[in-house]
Amino acid sequence: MNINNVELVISAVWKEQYPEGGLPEFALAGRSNVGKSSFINTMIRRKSMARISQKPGKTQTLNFYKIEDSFFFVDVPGYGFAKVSKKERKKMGRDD
Ligand SMILES: Nc1nc2c(ncn2[C@@H]2O[C@H](COP(=O)(O)OP(=O)(O)OP(=O)(O)O)[C@@H](O)[C@H]2O)c(=O)[nH]1
Ligand SMILES: [Mg+2]
Repeated sequence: MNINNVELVISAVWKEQYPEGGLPEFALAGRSNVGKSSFINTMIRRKSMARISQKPGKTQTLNFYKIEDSFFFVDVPGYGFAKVSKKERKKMGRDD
């Protein structure tokens, strides 16, 4: 399948920022560094739309990629490697 239209709609840190409109959303949960972002890139046939890294903890926000105006892939942070400062965590919301 050819994918012509991929749009990073938002890198969200608040629930209020999640896109509206009711399109289906597909998100992969898993430990950090297992290849969630890479999987999305493979699925949409883009080398580096979703940012990847050899170091765990690359993805730090909920990144909503709108595919062909019909659904979202949501790239989420992995768990296990929260390399986020206390200050940043406060900004994101609950710190517990
Ligand atoms: N050998 C191998 N390496 C992979 C595969 N998929 C991804 N990688 C590598 O694994 C590393 C981590 O990939 P990411 O896609 O950034 O992992 P992630 O799950 O999004 O990590 P976080 O954003 O930290 O949650 C990168 O160096 C990728 O090149 C795979 O199928 N095989
Ligand atoms: Mg990632």
